[in-house]
Amino acid sequence: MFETIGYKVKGSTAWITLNRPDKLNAFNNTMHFELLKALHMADEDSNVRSIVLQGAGRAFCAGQDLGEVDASTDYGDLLRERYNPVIQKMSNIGKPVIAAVNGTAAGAGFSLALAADFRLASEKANFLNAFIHIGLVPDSGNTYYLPRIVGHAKALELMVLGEKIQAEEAARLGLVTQVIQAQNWETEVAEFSEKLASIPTKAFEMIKESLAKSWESSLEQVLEMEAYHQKRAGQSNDHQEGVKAFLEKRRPVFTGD
Ligand code: T3D
Repeated sequence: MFETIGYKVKGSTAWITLNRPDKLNAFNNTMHFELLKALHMADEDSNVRSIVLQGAGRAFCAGQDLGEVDASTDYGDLLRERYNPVIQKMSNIGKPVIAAVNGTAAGAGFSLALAADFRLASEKANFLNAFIHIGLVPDSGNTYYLPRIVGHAKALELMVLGEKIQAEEAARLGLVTQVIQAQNWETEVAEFSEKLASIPTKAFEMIKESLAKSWESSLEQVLEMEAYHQKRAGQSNDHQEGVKAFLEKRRPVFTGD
């Protein structure tokens, strides 16, 4: 179906694999286009309730394919036309997006992981804000997400010094939810994803939207937004099921309705 992307649905999870392992899954034009298409497919498939983004081979993604740019490339246009639509799509999907960082995440590959809702790291993973080493500035949402995740001072340090962070350090900084041993990688990523797939999907969507907006909102606006979302959540089947299950002393079965 795709040339540079693997796509499969297993259980309630869509698995999207960046698949240019010889180039450490660096982005070329085809991969931008195909990744965006795969994200749309997962979003539109009602059987999918969680999305895992991973890399083939030993890397997650090494950012822009540096063999495909030259002095005539307009990086502003490249970002607006290729990278930014992917990052915006990830922020708009109302289903959990998990970056399963199996190896190096560098440059825009690091940004891609930051734009996910959750990051899991293999013990072999590392994160590198590589832009500074080639005289560029962080892009693809990096300057938006990184300070929100690790704080201003650490974000500046990572952007300017461009040092590689190993998985355990990434966990200490709050960059990743969990570090997973290599031998348990696939099983534990799948378990994490299916756990997220079983939560009330509409509530997740509203939490994601509220958190994103809260940074730019006043307390008054946040209180109103909470009331608006809570009214909608209160009308969902998942809420009815949650209360019923509590009273019946059993585990709830959420369907996402
Ligand atoms: O429009 C715009 O361009 C602006 C947008 C920019 C967004 C960006 O992402 S800018 C940042 C681009 N990325 C980088 O600068 C990272 C470059 N790569 C590296 O620094 C290193 O490869 C890594 C630290 C990621 C990994 O190092 P290592 O030692 O594990 O692997 P390696 O030997 O360097 O790489 C293995 C192969 O992948 C190698 O090819 P070869 O020699 O085996 O044929 C290498 O050339 C290739 N590769 C790695 N990264 C890229 C790449 N090829 C093309 N583009 C890459 N980004």
